[in-house]
Amino acid sequence: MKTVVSLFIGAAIITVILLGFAKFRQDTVFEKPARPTSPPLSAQKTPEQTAPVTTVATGLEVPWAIAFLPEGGDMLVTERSGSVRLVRKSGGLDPNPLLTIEDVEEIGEGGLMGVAIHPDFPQKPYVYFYYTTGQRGSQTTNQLVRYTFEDGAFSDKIVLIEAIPGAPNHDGGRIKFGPDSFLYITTGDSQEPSLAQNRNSFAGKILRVTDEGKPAPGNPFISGGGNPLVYSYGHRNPQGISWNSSGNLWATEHGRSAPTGLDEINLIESGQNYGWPTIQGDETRSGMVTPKRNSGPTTTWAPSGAAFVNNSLFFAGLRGETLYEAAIKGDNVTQLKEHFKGQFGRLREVVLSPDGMLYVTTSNRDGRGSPSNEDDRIIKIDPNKL
Ligand SMILES: [Ca+2]
Repeated sequence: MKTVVSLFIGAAIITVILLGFAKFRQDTVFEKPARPTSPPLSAQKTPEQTAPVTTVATGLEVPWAIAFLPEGGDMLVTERSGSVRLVRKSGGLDPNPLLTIEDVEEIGEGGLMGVAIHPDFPQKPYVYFYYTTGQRGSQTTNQLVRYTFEDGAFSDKIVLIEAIPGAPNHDGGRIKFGPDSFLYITTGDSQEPSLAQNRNSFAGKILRVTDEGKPAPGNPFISGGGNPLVYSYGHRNPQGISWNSSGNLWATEHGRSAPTGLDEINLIESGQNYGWPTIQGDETRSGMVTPKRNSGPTTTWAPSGAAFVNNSLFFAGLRGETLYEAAIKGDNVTQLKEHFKGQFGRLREVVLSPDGMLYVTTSNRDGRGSPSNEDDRIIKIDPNKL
């Protein structure tokens, strides 16, 4: 009997040891480590990139554009699905949208995109939005609207420009007031490339309008030869515009989809033809403007928002997953640097705040990314430390 008990206890001890070993094996060999939702700050640095990155807001849904309110540095942020969010400089993202635009249609790349605040705000309390809305006939359209924004509330929506050709892809969407106080609007070719060469169509253009959406004085076709709102044409899908200290307008533009590559940086001048779809990349043609820099035939930036800091044009890369910095000297791009490549995923918007910081949005929830739990995010970077 004693022997039987001893054997039983011995077998039990061996079983416990074997089970423990099996658990150890499971823990150490078969269980994958949890993927961190966000890399620690130390991992976001490389020897060349020591700039600290601050997360300003998390949990956004495809933030497309940022505009700074002139007082206090608070931001209006559009989400592609149709919401307008407030991000306070002091306290991050307000939990509830300030506005939901009901007739926004989020189709493919389209939806609520650009936002711009009147340069004389709050004396002129107007905020402008560019978004994809319903169809006219078989054509999806984009439109420019203006709201009055007073005491934190939006009212009195007016449609200023309607029937800008749209499509699931190539809707343009950036709107900004220039140093001349006129509003510039980028539109896409709406997947009909020939419209970019048609100066009477709003597709594939940069438009320049007054704060009432009328033709801006001095526009190139104001007395004939094209639509009076058109400023430049022959564009495929420009999504970033910014002016340098000399007042020159530079734009980023998505190149061909198939195969890939040939994304563009252009110096935009009144009345010029930027070539799509007739010329691409380094090609030249009389009467058409070749980009100052392209990404080459095998590299895709998929460039979106752009912002000058001194003589550098920073722009966000979607497929490129990089904050690019194009050094500009006179009329030329002299160098192209890459920051944070792959570290934050797809990047959509980059703006310079009134106090000189870059704010960058991720676009990892747009259907083409791999979002972390914190996405989409707005991050802040000191450009002087890049
Ligand atoms: Ca071009």
